[in-house]
Amino acid sequence: MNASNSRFYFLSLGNGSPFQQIGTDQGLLPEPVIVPRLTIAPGERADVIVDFAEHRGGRVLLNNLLVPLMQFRVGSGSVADMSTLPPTLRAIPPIAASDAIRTRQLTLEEVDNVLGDPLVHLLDGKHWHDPVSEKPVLGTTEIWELLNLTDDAHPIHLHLVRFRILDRRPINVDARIYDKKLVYTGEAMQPDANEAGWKDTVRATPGASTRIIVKFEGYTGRYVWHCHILEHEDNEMMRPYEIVAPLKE
Ligand SMILES: [Cu+2]
Repeated sequence: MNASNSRFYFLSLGNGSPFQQIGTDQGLLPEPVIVPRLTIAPGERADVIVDFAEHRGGRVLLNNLLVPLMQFRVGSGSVADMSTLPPTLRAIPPIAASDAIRTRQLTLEEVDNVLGDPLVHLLDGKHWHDPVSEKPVLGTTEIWELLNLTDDAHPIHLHLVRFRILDRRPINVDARIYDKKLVYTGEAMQPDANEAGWKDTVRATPGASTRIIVKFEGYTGRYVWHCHILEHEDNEMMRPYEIVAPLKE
């Protein structure tokens, strides 16, 4: 779990072995994914398997890019380990964009001071105390298209629910800011193989649309969605949303 304020980690093992990732924010992936370098943003979680069998008595470093974070000292005694990694973990039902009853386009914005340093970060141009504007109906599915107009990647987290990542696609940021138009400038890219499971935090990459599909199940009531970078969420990059009951016939 990346519990840092704002740092993204790009983790790898010093011996060159990849991780076998089996789980993400909301549980098991459909199958293990071989990940040579694990990218993990604040708020994201990853369950990984590391096989130390070939390193008995040795030392293995866990690195963040070129910076060592941790050293494993592998015991030299013999152990009986009959465990194996199953080729499939759990079925994850497909979820189609057509399952959504609506798409909300929501911008991620930064307001700079005269020196160009960010002062506040906003979700869809709104402050925390502005009236609630996202009111999904309990039991319905929506696409939230996050339009990141800033130069930073923002790990966006929704409370209560889990979701799937549909795609990421580069956009013309100036067209959105100055003309309020959504202009794609490239093809949609599928999420990474280790993002194929249930997520609750998604990296919204700069200058791009990131689409997630969410079923608002569970309970009615007021929840929040926010960037998981502490300095952003505490500077207005957090908003309430409200799950409302379906209208009675
Ligand atoms: Cu952020």
